[in-house]
Amino acid sequence: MIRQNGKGFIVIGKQACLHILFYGKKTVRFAYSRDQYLPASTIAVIAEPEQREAQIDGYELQTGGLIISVNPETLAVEISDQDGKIYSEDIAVSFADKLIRKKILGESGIYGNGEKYTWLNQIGTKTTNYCSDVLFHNPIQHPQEEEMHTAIPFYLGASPDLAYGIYFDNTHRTYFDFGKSNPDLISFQADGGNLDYYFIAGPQVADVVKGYGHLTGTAPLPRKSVLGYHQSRYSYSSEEELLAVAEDLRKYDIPCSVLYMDIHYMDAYKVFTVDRDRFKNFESMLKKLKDMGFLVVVIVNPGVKAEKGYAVYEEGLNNNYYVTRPSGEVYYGEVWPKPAVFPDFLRSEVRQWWGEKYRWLLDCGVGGIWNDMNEPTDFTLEIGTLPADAVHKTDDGVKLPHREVHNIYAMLQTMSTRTALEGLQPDKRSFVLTRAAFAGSQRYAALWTGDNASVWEHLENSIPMLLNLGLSGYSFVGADVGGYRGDCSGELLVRWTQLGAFYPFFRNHSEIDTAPQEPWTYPQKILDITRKYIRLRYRLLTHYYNLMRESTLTGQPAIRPLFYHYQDDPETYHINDQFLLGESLMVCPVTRPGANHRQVYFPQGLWFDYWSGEPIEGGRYLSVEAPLEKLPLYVRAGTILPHDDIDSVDYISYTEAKSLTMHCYAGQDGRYRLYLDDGFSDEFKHGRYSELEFFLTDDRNEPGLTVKTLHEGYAIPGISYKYILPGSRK
Ligand code: MIG
Repeated sequence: MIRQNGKGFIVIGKQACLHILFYGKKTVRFAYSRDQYLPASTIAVIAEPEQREAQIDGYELQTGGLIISVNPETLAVEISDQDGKIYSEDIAVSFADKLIRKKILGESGIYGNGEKYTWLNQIGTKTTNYCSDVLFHNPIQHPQEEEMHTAIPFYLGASPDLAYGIYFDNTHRTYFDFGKSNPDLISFQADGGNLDYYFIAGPQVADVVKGYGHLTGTAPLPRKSVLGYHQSRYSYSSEEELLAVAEDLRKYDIPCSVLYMDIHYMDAYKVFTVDRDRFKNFESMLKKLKDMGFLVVVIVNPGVKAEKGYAVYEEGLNNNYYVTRPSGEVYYGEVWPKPAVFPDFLRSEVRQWWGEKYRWLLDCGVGGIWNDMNEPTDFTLEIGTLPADAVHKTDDGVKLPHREVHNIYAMLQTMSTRTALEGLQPDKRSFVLTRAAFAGSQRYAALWTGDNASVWEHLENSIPMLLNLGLSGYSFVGADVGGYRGDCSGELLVRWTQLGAFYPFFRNHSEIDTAPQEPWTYPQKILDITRKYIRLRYRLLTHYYNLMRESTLTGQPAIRPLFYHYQDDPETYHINDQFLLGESLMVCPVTRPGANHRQVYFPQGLWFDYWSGEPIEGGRYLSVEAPLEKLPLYVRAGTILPHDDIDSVDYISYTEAKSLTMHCYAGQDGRYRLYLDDGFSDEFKHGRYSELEFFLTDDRNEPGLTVKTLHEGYAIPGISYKYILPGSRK
């Protein structure tokens, strides 16, 4: 019998109990336990279970349009809707092995899993999640089997008539197999912990993504400026060098909002110190950069140099803040500063201590924090991280082995960072960047995909990698533009900047001892084209900001695979090299050297060439021209796309474009909700924002527009309109 139990339901089996709880109408948690107590959720889950009315008939439960039936012997579950459509069917459940096997139901695609070096559609592959510092993931390896920097045990299954998501709430190393070992089966399993997962029913892909956002949270609204261009390098290692970069950006008229200080700014790689030989006037340099409009982000890694007399190290030691060996002695590993210890971020006391350290950096004028190496990386062992039996402690003093904490270590660190920054500058929005992440990390930090290389394969693969991250709740993501490792050719830089201009997180970064990768270090033609696309990003900044606000509100990613909006169209399920920005702008990067045209798939409907305004009937592949200076871009008919008029502004930081032009592409049902605020403070929470709604009222020949003010609490800029009709050229 399924019985009511607290807010949810329970089935008591012979070997285990199954708890069924609802977190929204179509999000159902299935938690197995040995006794009748509900296992605790991990830190990923922030939603609360909801009491739901259900009809129970023996081992079948009906509510919210879903029918759940449980096998009393095995506790296997089947989920269907009232029309008999099966969403999920267990083949085997092993409580002891923390394993579930489900039948493949004819999904056209399986996606998600956070950051993976794989193609978009992961059917026929398997993967493991254990946060890892991967260097130069090699295109020739079996990439889909690699552990990457993130561990996000979530996948999304989709086909034209259904979509669902499964989030496996387990912090241990997890294994997913999507029909690789057996083409009829999907399985997931963990090395330890609970057998506890959430099923999110669609039927639309967006419903699943929103459901996952409700469960694990969304990113806070970013500053508008951090959606601009970021310039970085490992490292701008002196005051003169960093200031010269800032000046060059202005001199070459490249808009840029954020600059980075990588590990060389520290004294002997000691966190929360500055090398005063290289940065004599650290504070006044930061002031100068701030006055020029830049936000300066500094790197802060978890490894603390073990050095007698170094205050941070000693404080932590005296307070027992570090991860230990099973014997209770502090664990010493090695990172940049050589011998290093690792703060045990599992404890709130440690997170607070660490967070307090940022006060000094902010007082110096630092604008944001970059948490790198937080898998965490440890050079001493072959495994590249802390030993699995290293010891963490909870707030209650319970010891947990590293193998259980490993995947959330970075999340706990970024939690410490963000909480601290928000406390220290409550009137401003904080910027935190991370490399490693767990489910829910989107609440604390933007993410970049670590050490890629200046090779075409990594440009190409960044597209499915970032799209899969987006489907996994992570909207604010990007890959190093131009590639980190190795020298980037001019052609590669152009193609990567064209693509990067559409990454949510848009940063050019490169490794020490590689050729300079700033756009102005290339020949004039390369510089001119990269500038054009960086400027395009700023022209679309208000639009991007609106999409990121949508991510904040609903969990939907800014960049989306084609099937996200064309779920009916099986052709879209495998498209790796095109994507949508929001619903309506289709980006088709060139991913191969020497190419001057490419194949583009146009989904059903009318499209417009962004550059020429030429109409294109969809439902087919077309070969389109793409000389070096052109990124193929298309807009769906019935789209309203705001453009910042930036011609008189060379950077976006505290100032922004004074006026907007709404580009209106003729077509049915065009609609746009424009959100405006100061872009950096929390005033919007007190009503200091404006929201307008635009409707295209045209048929294809006679455009017209209506505008409704939904809220007026912030200055509305001048708005002009530009119509693009099938018969006209732009
Ligand atoms: O092992 O801080 O991914 O972006 O420049 C190298 C130096 C350590 C790895 C990061 C990279 C950063 C680099 N870091």
